[in-house]
Amino acid sequence: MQTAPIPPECPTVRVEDDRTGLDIETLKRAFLDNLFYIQGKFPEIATQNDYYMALAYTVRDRLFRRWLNTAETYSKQGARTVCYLSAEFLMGPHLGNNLINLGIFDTVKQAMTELGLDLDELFEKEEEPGLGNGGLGRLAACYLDSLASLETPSIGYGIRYEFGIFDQDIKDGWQVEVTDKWLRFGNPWEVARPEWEVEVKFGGHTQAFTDEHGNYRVLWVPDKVVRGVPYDTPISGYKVNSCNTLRLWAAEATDSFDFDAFNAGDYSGAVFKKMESETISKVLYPNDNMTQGKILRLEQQFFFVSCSLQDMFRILKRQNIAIERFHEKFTIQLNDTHPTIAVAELMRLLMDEYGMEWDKAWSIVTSTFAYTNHTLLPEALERWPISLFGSMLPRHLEIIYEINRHFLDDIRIKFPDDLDRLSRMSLIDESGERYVRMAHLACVGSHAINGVAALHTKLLKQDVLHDFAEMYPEKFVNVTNGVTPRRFVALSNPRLTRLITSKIGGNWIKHLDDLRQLEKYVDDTGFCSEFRTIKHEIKQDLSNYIKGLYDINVDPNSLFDIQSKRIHEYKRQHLNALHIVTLYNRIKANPDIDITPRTFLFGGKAAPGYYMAKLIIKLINSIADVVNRDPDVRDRLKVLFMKDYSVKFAQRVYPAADLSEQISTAGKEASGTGNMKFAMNGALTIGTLDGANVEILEEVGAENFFLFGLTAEEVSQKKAAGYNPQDFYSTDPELKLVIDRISSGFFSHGDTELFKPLIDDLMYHDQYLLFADYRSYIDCQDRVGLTYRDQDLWTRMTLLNTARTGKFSSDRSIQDYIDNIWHTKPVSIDLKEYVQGGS
Ligand code: C3B
Repeated sequence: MQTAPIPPECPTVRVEDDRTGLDIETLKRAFLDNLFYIQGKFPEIATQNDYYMALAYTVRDRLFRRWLNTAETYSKQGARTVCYLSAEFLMGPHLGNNLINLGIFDTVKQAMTELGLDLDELFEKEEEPGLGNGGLGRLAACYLDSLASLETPSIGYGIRYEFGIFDQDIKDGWQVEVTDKWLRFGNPWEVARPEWEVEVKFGGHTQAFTDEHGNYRVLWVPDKVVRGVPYDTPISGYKVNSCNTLRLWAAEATDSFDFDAFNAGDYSGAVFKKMESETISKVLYPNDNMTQGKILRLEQQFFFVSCSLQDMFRILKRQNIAIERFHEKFTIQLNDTHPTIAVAELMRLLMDEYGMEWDKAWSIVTSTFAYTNHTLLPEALERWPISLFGSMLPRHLEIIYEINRHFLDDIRIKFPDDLDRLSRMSLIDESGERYVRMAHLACVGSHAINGVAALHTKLLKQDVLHDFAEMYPEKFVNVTNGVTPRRFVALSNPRLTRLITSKIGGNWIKHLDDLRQLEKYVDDTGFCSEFRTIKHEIKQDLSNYIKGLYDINVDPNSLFDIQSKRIHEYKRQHLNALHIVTLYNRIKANPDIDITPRTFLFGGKAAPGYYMAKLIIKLINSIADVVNRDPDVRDRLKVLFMKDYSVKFAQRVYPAADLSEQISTAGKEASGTGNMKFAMNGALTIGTLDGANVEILEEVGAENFFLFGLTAEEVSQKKAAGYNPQDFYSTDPELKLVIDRISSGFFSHGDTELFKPLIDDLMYHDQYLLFADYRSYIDCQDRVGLTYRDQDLWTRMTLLNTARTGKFSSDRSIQDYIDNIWHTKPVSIDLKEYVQGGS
């Protein structure tokens, strides 16, 4: 769309003071102004939500100034830009994070207090955009924070799901899903940009033709066209002026559809078509590490990818940059295979829309994309049946066949006479029903391929992408994940933040390695006692919160043993449950036994269609019912499944943990990021040598980490040798007692059927080797219990954990991406007085 020229006689509008000022009086005035003019309320009739909205707009005004300056600077400089394509962005609440990044947290808190309001209560009013399932979506959000903080020009591209991840309720111990209506009260953080909408085609057929220069061209005649409308959210950086953009696409019906149907008098038909188009961005698929192969999911993927690429072409045009320089202007990161159709779509746009020839287009494509793999689990690897793919994206299928033809030729040259290799590596799986293999397309179409932790990258090269690592060794790099210390320490743990800053200054929030300076205080009893007191106070706060929500008393002096993450068999929440039952059995056998009091807290959602995961939730709740009520336990054990785990809730949980459960079967968890958040906040980890646990152990030292279990190598060897879980059941009496007690119906009111599927699975398959790791886990937990009794030692260990987690800042991860993959340069933003109009 053409921008309107500003007439020279236009009066100058200065945007200042009430919309930019950061002092307390201005903030108060601005807040009341927004309450009046945006919410249409005066204090006597305003609700807490009105106050929240007024504050959000007050903060947004301040962001806008930075946002506009940033956009203008990037545009003028034609700055090289990172485009992070992700089907999920699990942003969490915006308000607190923006206050931290703008450096006005304390001032705003004070301003609210002076107006008789409580900032913490206002935070509670924010509906978080739950546009992600777990680790992958939250990682994308941490990366946006770091990109802005490192002053790197970037755009996060994704989908504006109308319904994000479902809300979780627990009824009779079972998970119940409730739709997430996060937009119900409006979203003050986004701005619709209908002027930048694009059209996305689906279905139909292709027609070859010869253009006026005699070149072979293809026309795609779709049978459906949908509009994508961008909604932009400003992404502030920490104490810099940079403010980047998260651009999420919403699907809407095209006007032409409505017109055609209206003219034909088919009103309800038109409305139906409209609804059908809009379903594309209706709901987030609630699976983590699992692909369902649904048509709508592929539509979602293509929809946001096509919108985003078209948007990049619009930006190129506006900045007067030639199409041939696409890859110089943009570097595109594919967050898992979900946006991988972008490889074919960029080829199509370059060739069919801009008339470029194949080789040139392919060289641009392969200079543009880089692919991050997030999982080795076979059930998470995306493949689309050719028939489905071809009917939705006929042109893209042709392009993929052509990419494959070139690719297979390259393999033949590098590895002559190796038919097996050709069929293993082909973009098309032809072993039965034919499929497009999205990970293969991503590998071929990208110049860099990365895993998300050292072990994961190693296993990728050894296993899942072994052939690709042989073909393109130079493409493989590791980028260990990281998390933002702004949200997960500065915002979530203000007490710890104050203590640290009082000793080493505040630079660590930007340079997390500075936390190492805390090491010199490990023998300072005063400091250690403050460190310990803070943990205790936070545990008390969580206990109060739990009391309010569940009417359960948990003792802040007990060891807070927490496992919060998606519920998945490979993450082994049920191994944790076996430990609880072990301790319970010990108490039942000897009620006076001396054990360290513990509070077991669980949080996490199960995919609605994942029966075993839901049964694990039921098992935990059933154990909790018995253990928490048994008088023999005398409150030494408490078990609680905390419902509806979210980013907002996670922020309360990480700082309150003593023990972080990172107990996945070795070789299954690509990285984990919760493990980093717990460790930064001074929890000790009990964990296997899996994902980033390996690197956490390396950083904090083996003496400050509770390690147990088989290694990834031992797991494969055990499986190859024919693993039989019953060998463990029959030789470990404690394990046998635990399993027998669950099977007997002890935790299910005598019902021996309820947990049978879970128990049978463990007894006869045990794919995730719970039985093989049981003894090592229990012994390790016994060491945890004993260590906790020595509070001086424990505090020393936790302090060293916090001090040594600098590596796990997402700033380090993003710097790795910049140095090894993106090669972008920071652009610093001057905050000029914004003047609109005049000359
Ligand atoms: C997750 C992995 O399971 C985690 O180990 C990893 O830390 C994060 O990604 C971020 O890299 N993951 C996910 O949440 N969803 C998937 N579909 C695949 C991986």
